[in-house]
Amino acid sequence: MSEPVVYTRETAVGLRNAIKQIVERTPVTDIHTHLYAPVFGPLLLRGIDEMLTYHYLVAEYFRYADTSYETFWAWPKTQQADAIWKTLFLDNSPISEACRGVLTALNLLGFDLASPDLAQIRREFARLDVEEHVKLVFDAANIKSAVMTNDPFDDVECPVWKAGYTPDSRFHAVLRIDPLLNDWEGNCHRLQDAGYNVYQRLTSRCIVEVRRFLDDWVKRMNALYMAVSLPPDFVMDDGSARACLIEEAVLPVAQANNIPFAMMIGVTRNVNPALKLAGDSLGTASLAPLEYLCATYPKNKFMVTYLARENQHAAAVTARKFRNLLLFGCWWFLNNPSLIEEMTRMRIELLGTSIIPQHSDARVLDQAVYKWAHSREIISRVLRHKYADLLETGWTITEDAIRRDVEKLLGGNFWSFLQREL
Ligand code: HDL
Ligand code: ZN
Repeated sequence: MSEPVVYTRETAVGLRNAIKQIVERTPVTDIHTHLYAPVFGPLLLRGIDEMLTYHYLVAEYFRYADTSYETFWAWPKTQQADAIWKTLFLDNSPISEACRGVLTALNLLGFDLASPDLAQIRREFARLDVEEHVKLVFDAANIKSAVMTNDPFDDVECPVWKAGYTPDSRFHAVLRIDPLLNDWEGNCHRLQDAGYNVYQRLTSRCIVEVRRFLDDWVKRMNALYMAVSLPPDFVMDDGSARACLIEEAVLPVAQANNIPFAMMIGVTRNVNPALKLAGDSLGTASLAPLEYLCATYPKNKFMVTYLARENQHAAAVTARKFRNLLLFGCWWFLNNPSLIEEMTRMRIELLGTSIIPQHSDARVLDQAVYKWAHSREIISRVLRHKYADLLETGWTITEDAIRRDVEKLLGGNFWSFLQREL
């Protein structure tokens, strides 16, 4: 049994590499993605054309191109990808995070980018069957398992669940309920169609049926949590159907199943509908509804992420007030190196290791490779500085302690939070 490696103020040499290696070698649970187990067929997006037509790149393409939206959307996906490749990668340097990400993924998946040939890249991806592809990406990104975003209202996905889903240990399910909470009036018919005795007016009998719907799907999916994305003006004291459904249906079912309720707050949907998935934006939200929910429901567990940079400090302070609140990720427009570093540094300074620093939000399988490579590098850098600060006090750090901390950050905190009974 070798002696544990201990770092002190005097013997910090090697600390940097030790942290880098531990962060790289620690498998991660990716707690929020739009990936799917292969059994969901076409829902699992993969390959170069899906990477190039990722909505982040579509938005950036229209910064340069005069193509009309209608023309672009009428093109087949390969033609859209060709146009994006030419505009963002050949006619301009691909230095944005989304463009750089495509290149990081290709590089780490073994493609030679010195003289890139898009047709050749397409041919090589076409040779990968889905199982081979999942293994290739999960190994390259060192992902232990990915948490999906599952929509019981999706016409492709729902039949897979209804037919009886054989659990795939690499993919966990989450019950995503945006349509139910954000447009009850417009979507309650879907529960009626599914045999639940609900109607627009949320009477107590209706609430019982909404709980039954949620409970049926949490159990059918073995959902790790329930999730919703919410607009910047989300409040709990507006007498809305959403507030009523959260308090009367979602939280009781979450507590009965001992699963968290995840709120992703600050998205303004369709500010430019012509961009489709790329047309969403953000706004700064009030912390009041989160404070109210965490304080009023101490036996419920809340996972939260905000979309606006301006909300991040207050969110971290709020997490200091409530042990039933777990902050996660640098979501969407925050998933850029400058903001990931700022947020991770600030969160560790306020919350120590009691956070989930990142999720990939990957929509295309291959993106997980770059999203984790880029974030691991930043998490290593921040930890290096924070541990160095500790050594300056005369404290010592062992590699076992670093490994313990990193395992918590890259999945341990998530799984412990799921098991906690408050
Ligand atoms: O609502 C969400 O889960 C967001 O992550 C959206 O899916 C968004 O389009 C996205 O993919 N962000 O990365
Ligand atoms: Zn997402």
